[in-house]
Amino acid sequence: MVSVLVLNGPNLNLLGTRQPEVYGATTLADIETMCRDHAATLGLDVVFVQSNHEGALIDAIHAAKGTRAGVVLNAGAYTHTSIALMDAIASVELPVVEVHLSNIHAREPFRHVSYIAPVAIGQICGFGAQGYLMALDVLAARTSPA
Ligand code: CA2
Repeated sequence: MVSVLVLNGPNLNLLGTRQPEVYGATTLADIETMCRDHAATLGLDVVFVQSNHEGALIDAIHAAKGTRAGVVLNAGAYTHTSIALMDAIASVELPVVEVHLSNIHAREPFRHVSYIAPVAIGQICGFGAQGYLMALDVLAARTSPA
């Protein structure tokens, strides 16, 4: 079965506990269940990872090379700061779909900048947890046999 990595960055483990007006009431565990259920309908296997540590996220991206067909990445605030994550994505040559729960372009100016966007195949933001499912749709279409 085709396997994809769903990778979540800092503070996303706190989803559903605070700021529901920005991020919704859905927990990360809820999102994992939604991803697994949706992936099953697409014939995808999901490996779901969250870390608050930049290096651990980079290690997960490196480990995806040769083992996963693509990556759904919500890098959290590292999106706006991490050249190291950008370099890691560029190095593995895997399709990466950038996802954000909130519409980062409608928020503070520092969130309008993404170091992930130039190395991702696309960005989905502002649709809450549904964005993860949309990203899985994209990867399923990309990884289907011709
Ligand atoms: O909208 C998104 O998905 C973000 O990646 C979420 C990040 C933020 O820094 C990005 O600009 C946009 C923050 C995730 C923190 O989530 C929390 C949820 C509840 C309580 C505290 C933090």
